[in-house]
Amino acid sequence: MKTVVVATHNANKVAEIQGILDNTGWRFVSLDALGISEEPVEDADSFVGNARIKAMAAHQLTGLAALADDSGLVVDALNGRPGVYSSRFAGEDATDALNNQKLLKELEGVSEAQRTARFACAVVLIDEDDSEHTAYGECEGSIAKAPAGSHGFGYDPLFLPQLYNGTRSMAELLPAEKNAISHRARALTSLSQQLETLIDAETQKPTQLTDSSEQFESDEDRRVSGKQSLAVFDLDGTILEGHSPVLLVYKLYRMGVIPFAPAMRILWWGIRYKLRFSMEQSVVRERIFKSLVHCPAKDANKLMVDLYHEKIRQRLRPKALKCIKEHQARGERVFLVSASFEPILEQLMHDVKADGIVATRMEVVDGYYTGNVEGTPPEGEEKLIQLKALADERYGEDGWELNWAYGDHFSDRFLIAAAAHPVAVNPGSRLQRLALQQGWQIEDWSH
Ligand code: ITT
Repeated sequence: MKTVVVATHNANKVAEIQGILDNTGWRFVSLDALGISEEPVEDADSFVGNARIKAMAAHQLTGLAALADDSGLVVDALNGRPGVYSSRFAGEDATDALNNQKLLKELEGVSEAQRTARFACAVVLIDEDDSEHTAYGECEGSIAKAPAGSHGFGYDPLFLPQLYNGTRSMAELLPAEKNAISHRARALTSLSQQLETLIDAETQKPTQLTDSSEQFESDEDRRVSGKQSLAVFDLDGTILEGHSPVLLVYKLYRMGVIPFAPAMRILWWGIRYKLRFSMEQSVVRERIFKSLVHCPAKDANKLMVDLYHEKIRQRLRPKALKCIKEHQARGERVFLVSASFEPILEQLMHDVKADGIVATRMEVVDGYYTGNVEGTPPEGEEKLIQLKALADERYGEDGWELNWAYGDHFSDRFLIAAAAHPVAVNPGSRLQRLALQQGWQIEDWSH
């Protein structure tokens, strides 16, 4: 049985993790159980970053696969504070009571409607072979005006989870009730799903959640046509409620990497792009390149992976994810085609178990981004050209057919038009006009 060290001294956390990740068949042990007391400095600016530091340190010390979590409270009226400083909000030696007092003091005079907050948790597993798996979970709620309840720890007495309509504090919930909705449980459940796929792949079991009758039907179809059936999805505005490069600019601005004025220009561009006044994405790409050019590519990639887990994942449209699953259940191949950056698309591919991606790859020389795109960015007609090249390589020139294409932006029209079943998702007025003219399916995937 594989042993995984959990980078914590808290035995309750280990038990909770064992419970949720039992499906892995792995045994989880704490640092204390291995007689380890060293603790690394958690100085990253994100939950994922700190969880990674803890997991990496435990992996390096023990040589075992290591799992770590990092969590905290994010309060909107305090611009996201205390965030990664949650345990030390009231100072280095702060107690839970002092942290809660400080929180109440900082929120004095803030109305109920403005007291929205969430618990957030990132988990990182570094496997024996150094591969990394990351997951993120949140629990939405608000901050009460006075503490209540005696269960839990930390900010629980002041946190009113939305799922209980703000009527009970987290500290008034029984442990099992908290575990059913907590940020940590959500992050671990998401990790558990990723690991299931991994373990299935290791043991050569088929991983797709297929309805056998539908699978048969499409295998039957494939025998007739002899070709792989492709369903292709654009990301920004189609699967994602929002625009991932703009979210990245915002993150870089919050980190102090991009100054205020250019960040505002990009946000303005984002609005125009959403309204379909702007068609090309080079503005935002160039700004991102400019700010990442002095950063090792490894770190820049991690930043995008963190962005995916912290901001993008929660904005994936449920209807899009359902649609992807339905195509997969029919045995079709799912491809994600986007002008956004490769590390972001890779995470999404992993999450939705897609078969391939077309994305913007940044050129790397000597471990650093050069500021150029490798090849041509997949925008407009280029999306279709690059998808064709990838599918030809995978399945042979006559081995596939583009049956479904989903896009939201007028610039996606080449890709959409090339499919046997073209679908315009939440289209702007130009794409909608075209879709109506051409008789394309129109879908509303907003909530
Ligand atoms: P480790 O030894 O496992 O690192 P930690 O105390 O640093 O434990 P976390 O990173 O999980 O714990 O959380 C940091 C702080 O965020 C924690 O001290 C609490 O103040 C707050 N917090 C996190 N999860 C919480 C929860 O479920 N309920 C209440 N407060 C929580």
